[in-house]
Amino acid sequence: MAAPVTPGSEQIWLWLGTIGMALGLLYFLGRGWGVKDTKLKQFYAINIFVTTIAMSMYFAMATGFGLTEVELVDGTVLDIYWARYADWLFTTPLLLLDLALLADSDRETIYTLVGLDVFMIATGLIGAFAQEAIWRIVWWGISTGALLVLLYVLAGTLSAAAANQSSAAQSLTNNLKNALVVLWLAYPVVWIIGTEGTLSFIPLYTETAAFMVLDITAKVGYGAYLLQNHDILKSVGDGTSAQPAD
Ligand SMILES: *C/C=C(C)/C=C/C=C(C)/C=C/C1=C(C)CCCC1(C)C
Repeated sequence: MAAPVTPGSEQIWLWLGTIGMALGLLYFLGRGWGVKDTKLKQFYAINIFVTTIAMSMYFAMATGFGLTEVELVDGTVLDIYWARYADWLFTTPLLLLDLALLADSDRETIYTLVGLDVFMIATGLIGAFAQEAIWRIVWWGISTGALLVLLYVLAGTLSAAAANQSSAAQSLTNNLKNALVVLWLAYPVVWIIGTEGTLSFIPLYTETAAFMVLDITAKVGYGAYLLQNHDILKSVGDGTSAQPAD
């Protein structure tokens, strides 16, 4: 791999990302401190992990560690922040776990969602390192296909789970799901119109800002909204509805 690369002017967004994740982490730690309920605790633990991982990877990118160069066959050199994928590989399954636990999903569903998710990030990573524009776009397509299947499975699971949820839990689940769908669909768009897609409709500076805003919203915003609802989170899996047993 090439010599160390120093981040350009996009570094400002990486520092803001580091600070944003640190503030999110402190907020979750502060709010979760002294929480005794086991169900509630696991939701805090998940979101504390998410912001810790993201903060570390933003710090790595801001200091130039998470950055490398990829030279395409035509001689173009792309700056690739690989640390994003290290972050996403662990944080996206955890964010899905928030929703799956809220909906009291079974193990098989959780494994399916996590499997699709890891596949999506791994194929995106391959795309980021491919040396021919066409292969970059092909891998982007494969990864985006996995995202669409994932969202489809997620929507199906959550609507099946709705029958066993209280109406408050249903509306929380719905709002989080809608936010997740909109935010997550924006990632492949930023990637393909940014430097990774080689089409370069937007420069690295703008792309880095866009990913930062998405990351903060999809992690800190999403987590903070989820954790506002202590009562709902404590009653997860209690079978709150009047469903006849079968
Ligand atoms: C906190 C970070 C989050 C929620 C990241 C989500 C990332 C994605 C949904 C990324 C998806 C990608 C594709 C579907 C294709 C191109 C490559 C990726 C990895 C950007």
